[in-house]
Amino acid sequence: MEDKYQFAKELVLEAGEFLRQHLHDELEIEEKGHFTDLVTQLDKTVQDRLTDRILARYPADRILGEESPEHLPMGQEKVWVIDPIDGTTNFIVQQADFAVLLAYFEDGVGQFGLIYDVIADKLYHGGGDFPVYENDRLLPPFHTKSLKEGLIGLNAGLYAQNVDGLADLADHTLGTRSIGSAGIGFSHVLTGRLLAQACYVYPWDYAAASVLGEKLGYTLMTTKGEKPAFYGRECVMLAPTEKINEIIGYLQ
Ligand code: 2AM
Ligand code: CA
Repeated sequence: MEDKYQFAKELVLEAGEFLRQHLHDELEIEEKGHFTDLVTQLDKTVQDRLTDRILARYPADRILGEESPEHLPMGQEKVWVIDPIDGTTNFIVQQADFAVLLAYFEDGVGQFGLIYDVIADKLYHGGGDFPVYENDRLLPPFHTKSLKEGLIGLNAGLYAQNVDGLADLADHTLGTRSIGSAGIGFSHVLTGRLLAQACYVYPWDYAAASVLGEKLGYTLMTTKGEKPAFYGRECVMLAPTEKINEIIGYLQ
């Protein structure tokens, strides 16, 4: 596993370097069904590069990527979960606050996860048998605090519509923050900047965070309080495991 983990770190750092080099390229922007759901040629290029590199080295492994031609369930076999650019809208509009996400699962069990905040040059890595780091800094496990001492990562739409009671929950915290990249939001939970992060996303958006978070005393669950399906789009939350019962009490 050590080999795969080191290889994964190399791949993600390379992908980030590639994106920094192409930050000001002319973009071919396509809508994926809705004008707010965008993809560029660079999402596809990075996805293809990561896929080719992984399969060249581990030909028996499988890929579940946001830009893959098909999205298979990931409960079996050896699966690499890729989001080549998490926060594509930020990438297009802000050239900041986007991430490369990679996670590796065997028979549905997370072995390690990586979140690379490309412009901040912060790589969150670890999970499974590996301790969790932000670059070279070992991250401590969740240090207890109350809901009213913390902030919750939540976008305006989820708050405005009080999806699954998330606004009711947020009203018992110090307030909401929204960064526009699920992976970066989750990384702020890992460092303690946010108490929790909720978003309506796909497995490639939360797979890495679920593996990293578990190692530090957090749980990735649906906002109904269930285990996520790792299939299709769901409203999920990364929150301290010891706070889950209290959080669910405020949710619907
Ligand atoms: P993405 O950039 O990889 O699509 C804010 O938009 C966050 O929600 C981002 O992490 C984004 O990831 C994710 N997201 C997932 N599905 C989305 C969708 N259909 N439209 C917009 N954002 C989506
Ligand atoms: Ca993406």
